Amino acid sequence: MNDPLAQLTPSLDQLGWNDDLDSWAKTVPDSDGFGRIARTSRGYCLVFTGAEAVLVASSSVRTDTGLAPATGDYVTYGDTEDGSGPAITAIAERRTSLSRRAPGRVPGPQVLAANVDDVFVMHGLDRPINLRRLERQLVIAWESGATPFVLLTKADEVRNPEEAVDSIARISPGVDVIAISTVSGKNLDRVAERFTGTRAVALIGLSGIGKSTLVNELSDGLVQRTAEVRAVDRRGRHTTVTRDLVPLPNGGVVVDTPGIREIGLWQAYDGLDKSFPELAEAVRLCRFADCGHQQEPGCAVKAGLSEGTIAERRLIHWNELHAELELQETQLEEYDRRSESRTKAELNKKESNERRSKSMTNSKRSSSAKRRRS
Ligand SMILES: Nc1nc2c(ncn2[C@@H]2O[C@H](COP(=O)(O)OP(=O)(O)O)[C@@H](O)[C@H]2O)c(=O)[nH]1
Ligand SMILES: [Mg+2]
Ligand SMILES: [Zn+2]
Repeated sequence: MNDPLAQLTPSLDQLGWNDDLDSWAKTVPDSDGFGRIARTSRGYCLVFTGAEAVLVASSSVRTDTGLAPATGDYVTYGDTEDGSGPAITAIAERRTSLSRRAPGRVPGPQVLAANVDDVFVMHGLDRPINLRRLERQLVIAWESGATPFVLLTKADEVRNPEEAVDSIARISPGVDVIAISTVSGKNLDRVAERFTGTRAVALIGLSGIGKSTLVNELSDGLVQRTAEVRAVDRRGRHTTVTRDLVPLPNGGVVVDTPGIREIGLWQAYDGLDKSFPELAEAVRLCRFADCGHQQEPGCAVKAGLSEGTIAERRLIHWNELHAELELQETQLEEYDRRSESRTKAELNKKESNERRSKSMTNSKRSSSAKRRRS
């Protein structure tokens, strides 16, 4: 296998496997092994086991919860009865999960990384920072239960990176904002500091901002995530297409992700409050619980706007993100209702089919009985 990730054999300790997981794995019937998912790909997962990594089928149907396995999940696996090889048998409850709304019509979550401690939201200083994208990413980062950070990459490309740090810090309350460069080495020690023992960090951000280069740097080139030119097709630099959990030589693991343009929120009211604390606080202080923040008396949002503690741009975005979450609830209810009636219709159909085939068998039986008699 020409897959550098599959060649690695991080210890179970480094992967964060512990006594609790051990006891949990023992309760899963029909399991031959356990470990942590290093990569999810179409139909299969690569699992780090403490020894050699194994490839297992990632059928979500077979697991007890019906959840789709995600990179960073702790799992058990076992051989399938049909002899098609091992498949995931159970997924341990997630400590944290970085999720977005799955692309497509059907409302549901997609887990980008499970059981990570920190989420690094990354933006390149070589281009203007899209504040709306950053705020959206911070909502899902806060919602995950992990600690969000903002990394401003390519600090070598601007004259005054600290200016950018200050302006981004103003819209990321409670979040450390760090300017880094893999060219000059700026602040790489501060980043490397986060990787000790069993800590897991997920990197998110658009493609081309230096996520994989940072992984190369942190792993001392152990896992070459970016190649200069691919020999086979000369298509140039490698771009990340899967979400990979990479163990680092000095401890800790990092989840490198492909760039995602669209990040729909998935049930993220908590994350929204944490990303916009000045608004969450003001809403609590409004005189009326159902304040629409328009012309109501005692509206703390309006007051904040005129006092300058709330920025109008932030309010507009907060309202939009709220609306997105509310629409999602409506869609989810509608979808549940429809799939419920679909399930009922299917059951009815199945029952009537069974009745029909039973009566057909009966009539077959009686006609063959007739034949025998004649
Ligand atoms: N100037 C500069 N370029 C960088 C830095 N980090 C990465 N790059 C370049 O940015 C491009 C995209 O990097 P890559 O790590 O593949 O981005 P990813 O898509 O986010 O994984 C590559 O050409 C890198 O050499 C940096 O700190 N400074
Ligand atoms: Mg990459
Ligand atoms: Zn109000």
